[in-house]
Amino acid sequence: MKLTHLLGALALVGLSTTSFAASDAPSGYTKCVQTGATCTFSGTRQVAMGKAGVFGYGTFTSSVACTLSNFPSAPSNSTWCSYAGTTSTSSSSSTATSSSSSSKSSSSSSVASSSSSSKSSSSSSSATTAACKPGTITGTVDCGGITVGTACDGQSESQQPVFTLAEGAVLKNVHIKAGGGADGIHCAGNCTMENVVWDGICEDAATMTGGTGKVMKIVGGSATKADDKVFQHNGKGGTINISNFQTFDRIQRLWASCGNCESNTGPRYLIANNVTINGPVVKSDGTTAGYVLRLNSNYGDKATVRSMRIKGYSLGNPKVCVQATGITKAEENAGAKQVNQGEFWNTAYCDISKTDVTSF
Ligand code: ADA
Ligand code: CA
Ligand code: CA
Repeated sequence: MKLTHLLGALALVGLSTTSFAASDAPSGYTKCVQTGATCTFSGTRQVAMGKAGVFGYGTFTSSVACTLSNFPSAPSNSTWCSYAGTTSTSSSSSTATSSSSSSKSSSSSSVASSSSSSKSSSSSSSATTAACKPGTITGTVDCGGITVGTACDGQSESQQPVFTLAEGAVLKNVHIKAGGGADGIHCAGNCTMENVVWDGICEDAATMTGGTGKVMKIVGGSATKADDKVFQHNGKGGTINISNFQTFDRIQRLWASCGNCESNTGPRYLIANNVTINGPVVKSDGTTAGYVLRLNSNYGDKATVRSMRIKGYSLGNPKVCVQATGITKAEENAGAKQVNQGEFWNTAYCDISKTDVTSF
């Protein structure tokens, strides 16, 4: 107890001097309690749970227990909860805490709806929420926790994305509606998806279409149930960087390099840190094995994976990094097929050791 007080005092000192920057609370947030305790505050605020610069967010009124069940997209090794000064994030908006005592406020467009469950949806009335609607996202858009979606036509490849992130776009704190996920989120260049929660994936969750040198970053967040892939990598020469992300329910694959894109060859890069897979890696029949990721080694793809946790994992089940021999469209038209070469560890393409994957 004394120790706790001491730590709290140290944390306050740290905050006030900003010497603990990039630490366990987002910038502009006030540290509240460590995990397990209840954080209390006035009004409705955005609350973050996390550690070392990575957070899951929710919007709550008056108090919230600092637990993973209240912050499902927070990293599992989270240490602190902290709160923002207003209902929306750091930006200037001092929207005089519009705290309705009812926790939910509704959204601004017909396609958006309040988020469900124990998390109250944001009651933020900020301008950024108005920009949080299907279509092209430019700049930084903080959706404040609302749910957005369009429609879902199963595995149809001709569906439009819900959002397209333009070069430099940052999309934060949004749920993609189950049954409304279409072709997910497309990323046309450098982009960031922060604390994006796919309540249900439709065709796929997000696709990198950006090319050489571009990075699609996924920070925090989670995705539930993929009949096919979670992340699809089409653009050539770019990177998908996933950190502190989780999947729930079954997924067939976490990430796939292009199988037969129009302009195939490569390379394509994946970096994945602290990804947790909470359900089986299987096809939509629920039993046929899927695999966590597949790349085309003949095109120089590379996956760098650290700290991956897979529920019920045992070596080979599921296969984690599968190297394949990819084909071009012309070769496909001539009858060729992409051929899996099997699961690999510590190669120039599969930069991952057996100790990088743990079971829980
Ligand atoms: C399938 C298809 C790819 C690409 C991908 C996608 O994997 O084989 O060429 O279209 O879907 O973008 O969803
Ligand atoms: Ca697809
Ligand atoms: Ca797709």
